[in-house]
Amino acid sequence: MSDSVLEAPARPAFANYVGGNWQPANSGRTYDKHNPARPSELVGEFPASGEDDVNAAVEAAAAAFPGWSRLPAAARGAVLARAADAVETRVEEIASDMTREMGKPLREARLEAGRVAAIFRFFASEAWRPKGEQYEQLATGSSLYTLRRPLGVVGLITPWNFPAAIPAWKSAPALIYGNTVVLKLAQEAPLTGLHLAACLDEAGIPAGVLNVVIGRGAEVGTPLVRHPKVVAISFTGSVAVGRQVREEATERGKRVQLELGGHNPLIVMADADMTRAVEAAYAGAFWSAGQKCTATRRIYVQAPVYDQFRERLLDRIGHGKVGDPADPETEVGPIVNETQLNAILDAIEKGKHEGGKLLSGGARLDDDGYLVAPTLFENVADDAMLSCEEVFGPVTSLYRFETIDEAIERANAVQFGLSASIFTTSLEPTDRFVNEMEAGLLHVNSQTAGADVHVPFGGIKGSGYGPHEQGRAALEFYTEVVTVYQDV
Ligand code: UN1
Repeated sequence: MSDSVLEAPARPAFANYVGGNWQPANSGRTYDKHNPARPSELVGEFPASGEDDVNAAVEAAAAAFPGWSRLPAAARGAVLARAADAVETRVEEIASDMTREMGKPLREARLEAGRVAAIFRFFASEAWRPKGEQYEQLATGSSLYTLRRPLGVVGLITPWNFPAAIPAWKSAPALIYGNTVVLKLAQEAPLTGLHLAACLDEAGIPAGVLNVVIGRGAEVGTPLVRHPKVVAISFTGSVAVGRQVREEATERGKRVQLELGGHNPLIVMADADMTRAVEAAYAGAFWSAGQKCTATRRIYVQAPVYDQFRERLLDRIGHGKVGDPADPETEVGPIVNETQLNAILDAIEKGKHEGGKLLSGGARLDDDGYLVAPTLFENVADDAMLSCEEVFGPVTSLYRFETIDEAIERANAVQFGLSASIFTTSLEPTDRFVNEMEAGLLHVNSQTAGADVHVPFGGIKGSGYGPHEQGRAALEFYTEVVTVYQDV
């Protein structure tokens, strides 16, 4: 232990977690994290880590790998189960820190913090499930089986918009299957992930099995992707960075999994339950201020109910609570930072310039906090920027359609394929939708966002690359298959 090692905290230290120690960046550099709802309020000073810190974390993870991977899976699962208990005792604390550091409304932050415990429990229970398949050798009938083995040190690069769920759903499967981890937390939301590390530390995770490094993509992410001892990279974030990660990783022969953007459509058929469809459109487009890759970006409404739907959605927007994310009634909180805020406001201007008609919102709401009013467009051309490119904020557009063929064709006409919803009470359009919609996550009569822990999560087309996350699908990415011919 070096002089700079801090005491193990009851609350997480604002520090990296490397080799079981809470420590500052090797350079001593820090950066200030402010509250997006009140930018003058400092959340804390966090380490501005660099390559040295990544190297130390990877070495710690490599040293811990033999011991951790040889433990019975049930022993690894017991650590996750104890960590789930720890998370549950501090859901409120995790949620309020999440709200403070990245602006997610408290009501959603609470759900996300609770979701972490479910994720840890689900992956703890993977200890009970098969790790391979048993066959017979053709010539002799002797044993022939597949065995899934851990990969080694894996690098996990996580975004700020789900600062609890995504670090949990990457690290829990990595750990249960016997890998050791270097987790990069997002610069915009480090504190939430540190809570998770503190819970795993309290649960007795051996030193070096999980390492957490905070900092910028270029200073932490890049050296992590390039490190020769890191054998696999799981990344969630933007398309541009994801492409770079994939190139760097595959060039070096590494496994890579990407979860990228979305441009998720919601189709409302004339026979839909209008109340539920409007509610799903509002929640999908505007909760978390639209800062979800699963948010609803396009709403296709069948012609006979278009005017009625528009009116009801505008009414719902009028009643939605926008403002302080720490107020448990708030549905739409701030944008994470000023850069993102300006990008959203620029996109709204461009949307208007390209002929979109603004029905609601379209402007900043507060001189201080980074609030954007829920923004609804119509008359947006199918090839306009708002119809094709992901604007990571509370911005969505209405489109009128006549037939299910037309709706599916237009809904599919984007590079992304993450999530899609249909609202209908008929089987025929449902059947068409589930068979023809180009998206990895399909919702019939529910909103485009959301992810259950025990089933695969991930996109197709430009929304993802590599095996899906969560559920048993995670086994695919975090293990390698060997085939064993075993004669006695
Ligand atoms: C959800 O919709 O609850 O970054 C999860 C994202 C996605 C996760 C969405 N990877 O928005």
